[in-house]
Amino acid sequence: MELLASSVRESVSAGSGSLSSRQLVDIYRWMVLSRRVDDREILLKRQQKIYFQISGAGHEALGVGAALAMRPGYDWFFPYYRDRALCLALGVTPTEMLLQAVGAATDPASGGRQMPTHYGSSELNIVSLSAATSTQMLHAVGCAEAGRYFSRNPEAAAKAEGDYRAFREVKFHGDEVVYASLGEGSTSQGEFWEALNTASNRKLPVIFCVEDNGYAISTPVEVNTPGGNISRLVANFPNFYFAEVDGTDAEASFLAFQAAVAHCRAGLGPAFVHGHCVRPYSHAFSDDDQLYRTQAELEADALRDPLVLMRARLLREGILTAEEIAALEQSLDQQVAEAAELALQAPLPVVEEITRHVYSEDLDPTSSAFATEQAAAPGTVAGGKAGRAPSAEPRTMADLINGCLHDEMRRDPRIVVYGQDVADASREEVLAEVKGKGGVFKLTAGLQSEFGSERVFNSPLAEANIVGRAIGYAVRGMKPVVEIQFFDYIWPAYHQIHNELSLMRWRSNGEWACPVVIRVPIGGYLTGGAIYHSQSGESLFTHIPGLRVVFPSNALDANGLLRTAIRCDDPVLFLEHKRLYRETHDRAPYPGPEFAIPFGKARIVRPGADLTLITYGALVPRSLQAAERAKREHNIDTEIIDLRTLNPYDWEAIAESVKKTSRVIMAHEDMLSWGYGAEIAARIGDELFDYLDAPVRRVGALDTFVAYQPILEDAILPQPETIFKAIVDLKAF
Ligand SMILES: Cc1ncc(C[n+]2csc(CCOP(=O)(O)OP(=O)(O)O)c2C)c(N)n1
Ligand SMILES: [Mg+2]
Repeated sequence: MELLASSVRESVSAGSGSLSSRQLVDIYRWMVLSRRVDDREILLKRQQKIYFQISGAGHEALGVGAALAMRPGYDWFFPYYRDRALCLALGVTPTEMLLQAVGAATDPASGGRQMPTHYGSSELNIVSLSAATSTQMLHAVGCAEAGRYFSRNPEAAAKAEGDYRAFREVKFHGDEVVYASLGEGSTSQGEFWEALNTASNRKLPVIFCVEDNGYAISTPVEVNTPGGNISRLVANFPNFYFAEVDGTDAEASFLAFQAAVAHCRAGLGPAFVHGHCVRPYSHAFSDDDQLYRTQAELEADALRDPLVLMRARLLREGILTAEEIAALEQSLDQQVAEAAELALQAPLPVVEEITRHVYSEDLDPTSSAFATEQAAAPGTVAGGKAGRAPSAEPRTMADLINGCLHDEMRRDPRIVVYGQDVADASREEVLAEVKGKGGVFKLTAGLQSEFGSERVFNSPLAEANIVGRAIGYAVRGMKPVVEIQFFDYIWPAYHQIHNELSLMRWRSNGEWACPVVIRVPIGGYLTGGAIYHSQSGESLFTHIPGLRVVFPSNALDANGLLRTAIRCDDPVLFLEHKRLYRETHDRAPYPGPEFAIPFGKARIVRPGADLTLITYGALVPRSLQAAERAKREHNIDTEIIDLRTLNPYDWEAIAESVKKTSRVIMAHEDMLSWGYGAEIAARIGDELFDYLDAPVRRVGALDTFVAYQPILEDAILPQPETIFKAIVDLKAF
C-alpha cells in the first residue's frame, strides 16, 4: 500500500497534470481505507471497546489530494482531527490509528494519552496535535520559520553537548513546505488570522488548508464566516497562492495542492487551499446531526460523498468494474479487521508510567550540571552591552539579563529573540542614525545590532502569535527566547501556554517537546502602574504541569537562572519583576558566561532561628526590611528563604528551616486567596505538622486588582509594614 502511494506521489508530483487510471484507483483505495477505519471505530465504540470516535468521513478526497502532493518525513504536517485520509496516505497505518483508539501503551502517537485521531509521528514529520481548534496554525508558521532559518544557517543544526541541543534532532530541507489544516468553523479563532498575518508578512512556505464541510458541530458556516465563504475574506493577504476547490473531487484537490506546493517550494510565499467538502456522519459519535440538519440537506450531501463520486467515476470511465470495486473494498475490510484485532490485543499502558514525560527525562534543570555558581568568577568576563570592558562593577538586574542574552546568543546559534518592540529597530536602516529601542524596558537592547534581524525581530502585537510560533520553532530544535511585554497581557497566550507549550511532551509520550523560554516583566509597586501594568498571577502558571516557573529577586540570580532556562530542555516561564530591574540594592558584578544556577534551589537571604519567612520576587527586599525591624524592635530572628524558582521549588530548604523554627509565614505580592502560598502552606500543614508551634500564616495582596492612585496601591499590595506585623504576631502566637 505504501509503495503504491509513493509511486502515485512521484509520478504526479512531476507535474504531469491529470491522473492515470492506476493512480485514480490508488487514491480510491486510500479514501476507502480511511472510511473503513472510521466505520470500524464506530463499531468498536458501540461495543464499548473504545471510548471516543470522530470521523474523517467526507474529507477523504481533500486529504489524499494533499498527502500525494507533499512528502512525508521531508515536508511538515500540522493536521487536525478530520485528517485521517491525509495521515493514512502519509504513512500512518490503520493499526497505529486503532492502537490510539483503544488507548494502547503501544499507540505511537501518545501511548494511550490522547483521543483517537490526535496524530503524531516524528518519522513522518506529523507534529503531535491537540484537540484545540486552530492553535496549530501558529505552530506551522514557527515550524516554517525554523526550517528557513536552518537552511540559511546550516551550522546552527550542529549537535552540541551540555544543553538541550544534545537531545533535539534537527532535520531540514531548503524547499520544504509546511501543511496546516482546520475546519471552516475554526477560522473564527484569532490564531488562524494571526498565522495568516505572519506567513504573509514573512512569505513563509505554509499551506493553509480549510476543510469546509459547512458546519462546526451544529453551527452552520454563515455564523462563523461573514458572507459564508472564507476565501473571499482572506483574498487580500499579500504573497499568497489561493485555490478554492471542490474538496469532494480528489483530482481537483490534488491539482490545487500541487500548485500550492510549487508556489511554496519556489519561495514565493504561503498558499491557501479552501476545499468544499461534506460531513456525511455527525460531528462525532456523541452528536446527532438529525437534530439540526434537514433530511433533504442530508440526502443532498450524501450525493456529494467523495467515495460515491470516485466510485461512479471509476465505473463511468471503465477503470474498474463493480466486481473489482467490491473485491478491493473487501480486501480493505479485511485489512482493517486485522488491524483492529491487533489493536484489541495490544498491551495497555501501566499506571506507574503516567507521570513520565511531564518534563524532560534527558536534562534535569535541578541537577548539578547547572550548579556552576562557584566556578564562575564574578567580574572576569563582560556580558554584552552590560559591560563590554571586563569589570567587577555591580550591575542591575536589567543589565545582567541583557548580558546573559548576549552571551547565550553568542554561544548558541539556535536562539532567536522576538516579541513586541524587542528589536533595536525593525527598519534596520534607521540604526545608522538612532540608537534603537531594544524592548520597552530595554532588556533586549543591542541584540539585533549584534546578531542581526534574522535572530532578533519584532513580532506583531499578538501574544498568542508569539508563543504559538515559538512552539513551532522549538519542535524543530530551535530555542526561541521570547518576550511578552507585560504579564498583564499574557492572557491571549495562556491557551497556547496551557494547552500546547506545556503539554507537548506529555501528550506525545515524549516524542515531541518545545523547550521555549518566555520572559515576562511582572508585578507592581510602580506608583501608577495601575490595573494593567501591575498584575501578578504566577500560581496560574505553577498549576500547569510541564512548565517551569522562575521568579528571581536580584540581578545575580536573574543572570544564572536565565542561563539555566535557556540551556535546559523544558519550557520555562521566566518572570522578571519590573520594580527590581533597576534597583540599586540588588546589583551584582557580571558573573561570566558560564554562570548558571540550578532550578529548585532556594537561597537563604537571612539566616534566623525564630521564624521562617518564605518568599520570592519583590517581596524579598521588603521581607528583609521587615525582618531587620523585627530584630531591632522585638529581637525576633527571622530566617528568609527566597525560593527563586516556583516550579520546581525547594521543599528541602523549606522543611529544614521549618523544623528549626517551627513558625512559618508564606509571603507573596500576588492576591492572597488561591495564591502560590496556599499550596506551600497546605503542604507544610500536611507534612510538617508535628514541627509547627503555630498555624502557617500567609501574607499577600488584597483580593482585588492594583489601583492607580498610590494611596490605594499601597493599601492593596503587601508592604514591609504588613510583613513586620505578621512576624511579630506569629512570634507572639
Ligand atoms: C478552542 C476550542 N473550542 C471549542 C472546541 C470544541 N469543538 C471541537 S470541534 C468543534 C467544531 C469545529 O468545527 P470546524 O472547524 O468547522 O471543523 P469540523 O469539525 O467541521 O471539521 C468545536 C466547537 C475545541 N475543540 N477547541
Ligand atoms: Mg466544519
